[in-house]
Amino acid sequence: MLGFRSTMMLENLHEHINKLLNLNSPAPLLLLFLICIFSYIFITKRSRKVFLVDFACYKPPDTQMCSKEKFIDRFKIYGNSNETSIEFMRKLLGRSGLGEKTYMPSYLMRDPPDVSLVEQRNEVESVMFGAVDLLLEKTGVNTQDIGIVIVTSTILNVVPSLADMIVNRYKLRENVLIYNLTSMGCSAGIRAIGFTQKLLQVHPNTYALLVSPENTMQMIYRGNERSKLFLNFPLRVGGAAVLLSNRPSDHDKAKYQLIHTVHTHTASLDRSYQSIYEEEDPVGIGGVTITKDLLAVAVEAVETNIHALGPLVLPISEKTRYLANYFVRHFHLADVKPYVPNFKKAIEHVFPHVGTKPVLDEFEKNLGFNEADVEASRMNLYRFGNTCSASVWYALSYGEAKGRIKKGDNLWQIAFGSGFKCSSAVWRALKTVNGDDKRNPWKDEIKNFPVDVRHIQTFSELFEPTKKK
Ligand SMILES: *[C@@H]1O[C@H](CO)[C@@H](O)[C@H](O)[C@H]1NC(C)=O
Ligand SMILES: CC(=O)N[C@H]1CO[C@H](CO)[C@@H](O)[C@@H]1O
Repeated sequence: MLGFRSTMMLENLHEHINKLLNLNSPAPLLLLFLICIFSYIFITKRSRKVFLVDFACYKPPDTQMCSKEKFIDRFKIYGNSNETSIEFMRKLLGRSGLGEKTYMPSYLMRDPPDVSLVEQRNEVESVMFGAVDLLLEKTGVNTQDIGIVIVTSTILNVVPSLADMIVNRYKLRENVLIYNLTSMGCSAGIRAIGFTQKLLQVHPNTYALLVSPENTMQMIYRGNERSKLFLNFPLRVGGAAVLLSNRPSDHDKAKYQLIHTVHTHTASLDRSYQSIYEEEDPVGIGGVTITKDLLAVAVEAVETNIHALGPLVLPISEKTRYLANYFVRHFHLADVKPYVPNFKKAIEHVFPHVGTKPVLDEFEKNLGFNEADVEASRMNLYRFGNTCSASVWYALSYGEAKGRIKKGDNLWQIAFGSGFKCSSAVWRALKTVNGDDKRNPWKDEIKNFPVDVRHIQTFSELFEPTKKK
């Protein structure tokens, strides 16, 4: 029946073309030309699939392991802060949700601490190269095939740039595209995924290497202003390297496929913009000021980002509920609570950036997530501290080490940081991930997790409360 129909259609088409030809018109050529143009547009403009071939997280050597008390000891030697400030830091550390095995830069662990540029460069090299070496070992990719390198670093600023260091060390090809994204805060890593996704639409058959090292050094504030002492305690050494590809042949090799990226920037509001701000204190010591608004600002940015992501991923039933609720509230038809969509219907695993403990508490209390959703991030904060842009990769490694990632699962990484910015990346697992990979940073100790951190008192009272629901 179908065959008969299509033969008829073909004959009709043939007839048409014949008629046109008989008319001696240029129409057939025009038709052919249009078909060519449309196929060209269809083939070239069709969005290219972006795969995450694999990623790796750096695990610093045990010599850099630093308990909370040791951290305070090192800080006493390195900083100029007085006893009041040190007590304040000790109190915050106790309530930070960090464990006793996070990592500090080696130059701070040395006696006396050596913070020269040489040492800082050595440190960032060991983190970046440590992560990239592992990644190359895992993927077996030929470094000559890497066409794009993107490095995100919170604050370290050296010449040649961090991206240049990678090109030098791995002898990458001469036409490699490099981008070094500095000072973009802890959302920079996921932001860079969105950026790479766009680059991979215009560069066919390319591998993109994304590296996010965390060098905590320049963040350490040595004075006595409370609002600047905040950032001293959560940030720790860590780093991740990620290999993205748009080569169709990587579909069978890659772990994940990128489905969506969504970015939110709230810096048009001064309150958001100033919430994390690098400047000198009144006596001229440099540091990063954290305002009391930070928690509220972070929650707002995350909420906006979640609302933008919702329509892309939620099933129709959740979208309808969400929209109905929105209209009722928008037109004040009834006094109802905002509907927090049930993301579990569309996404199996969530990996929020660790931020600090109060933010993770907000995720659990007000942003529609449950204890299981924030487990990877809480354990990540406990074991590795806040490794900034690399943190969502340590969290994903946790999920992998627990053997939770199954083929077809959807994963969501959500990162936020200064600006104030928030970015999400949604991935689909192309295979069930083997939890036994010995290069996973959690490998030898995953059985000890999760640890119970619920009893730890938080310090959210130091911030303006977020809006009550
Ligand atoms: C430490 O410095 C802060 C800020 O200047 C000051 O308020 C505090 O009294 C000082 N504490 C001591 C013990 O000197
Ligand atoms: C090569 C390159 O683009 N380097 C830049 C990296 O970022 C720092 C900080 O923004 C710039 O100062 C470098 O010029």
